[in-house]
Amino acid sequence: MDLNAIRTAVIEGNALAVENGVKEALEAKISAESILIEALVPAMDEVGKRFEAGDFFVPEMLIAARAMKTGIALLRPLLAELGVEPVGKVVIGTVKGDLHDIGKNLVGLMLEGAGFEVIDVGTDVSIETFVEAVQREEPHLLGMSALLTTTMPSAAEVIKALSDAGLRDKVKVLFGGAPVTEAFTEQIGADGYAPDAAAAVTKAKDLLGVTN
Ligand code: B1M
Repeated sequence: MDLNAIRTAVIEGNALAVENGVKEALEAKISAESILIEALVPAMDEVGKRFEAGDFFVPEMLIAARAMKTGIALLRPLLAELGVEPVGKVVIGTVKGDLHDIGKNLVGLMLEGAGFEVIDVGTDVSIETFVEAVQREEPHLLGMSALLTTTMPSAAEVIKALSDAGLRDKVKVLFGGAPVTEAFTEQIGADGYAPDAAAAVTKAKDLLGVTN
């Protein structure tokens, strides 16, 4: 199995082929870093492009992201041993009162696929928990997701609480979810908005000045 075949397997969402492909590539002494950077990341990049072009829809993107995650799971311990630096650290969660996590998980997976270290703090995340996670993890980016119009304002409270805790200038804040708009994001003082998972990766890279 070559790297091209792994790329194709991710794009096609074939988790078993990704798993076998990554195992074979490792047995063939291809480095974990090469598999990540030359196969998994470009594959998710392609998935993101296809989604943005309207050629892929949410189900295809979810299946591809899951296939990619299978590959990441095999590589993660090896990458940790090698000390490969992630492109940035992200804390992500769904805001207080909100249990929707499909979109948030997809954003997290896509960010992981793009080389970010992702700490997922779950759903129905209280303001205090977000602030504590930022304090503890010192991420470059805080990602919040909201799917209900009633829970959207909670993101504003998190941003205020970050300011009160003296943490606001230490972390970029990205906010998204079906009812969230760019205008709302600006109004509450977040740094960025993304309408979908592919755009979230692009925005995260922009906010952190990641060039590739
Ligand atoms: Co809920 N629900 N739901 N629901 N649900 C919606 C959101 C709703 C629009 C349905 C409707 O009425 N038409 C409506 C919200 C209305 C509103 O406020 N505007 C709604 C409601 C009302 C409710 C309940 C209140 C229903 C009830 O109990 N009466 C209840 C609330 C529970 C709670 O959270 N406290 C509820 C419950 C549920 C389920 C548990 C049954 C289930 C969630 C399961 C789960 O997530 N584990 C559920 C589901 C599945 C939906 C719909 C059908 C699908 C949501 C979804 O997963 N979409 C949804 C209707 C719909 O959207 N068609 C609906 C797929 C996902 C990939 O897209 O989440 O938008 P999405 O994420 C996208 C982007 O938004 C963006 O990227 C993602 C990928 O492209 N994005 C980000 C998301 N987060 C981001 C973060 C970023 C950047 C981009 O930066 C960090």
